[in-house]
Amino acid sequence: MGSQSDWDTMRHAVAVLDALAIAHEVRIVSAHRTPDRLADYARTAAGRGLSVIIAGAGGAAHLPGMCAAWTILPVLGVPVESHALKGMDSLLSIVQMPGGVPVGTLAIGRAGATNAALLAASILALGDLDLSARLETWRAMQTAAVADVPAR
Ligand code: RP5
Repeated sequence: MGSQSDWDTMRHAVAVLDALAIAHEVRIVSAHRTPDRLADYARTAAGRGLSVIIAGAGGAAHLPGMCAAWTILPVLGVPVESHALKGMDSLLSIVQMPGGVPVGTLAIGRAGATNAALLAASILALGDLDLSARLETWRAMQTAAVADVPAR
């Protein structure tokens, strides 16, 4: 994530990764404030054994795009909701990548963070039958948790 202030959104991705027992690391890496950290992180990610990067940032959210510029790993971008523009700035900063350098862009905010983790799980599950089974179970539990009628 680009800042400590992104944690309240990105913790929802971490919660899903924890629930699915997916090994992960969590780092603050700012495209603007720590550009060298970003370059080091993204350039060494594949060599360190990472398979997917979830990058959440807000405002002028260049973190996911710059990550994708430095690595061929899949990069999933989460637009964090900004105060000034409600995350529309984040969304447009992340989604409108030039052809040739993809970022898979999720929804603004909590839903995007949750779905980034689930999408990462789907990618990883292609080569991991145990994870695939855990993901199927997670989905089934979600379905079972939806009531037929609303509480009133
Ligand atoms: C972005 O600027 C971060 O991803 C964060 O969403 C936003 C604001 O950062 P702070 O000023 O709260 O550290 O780089």
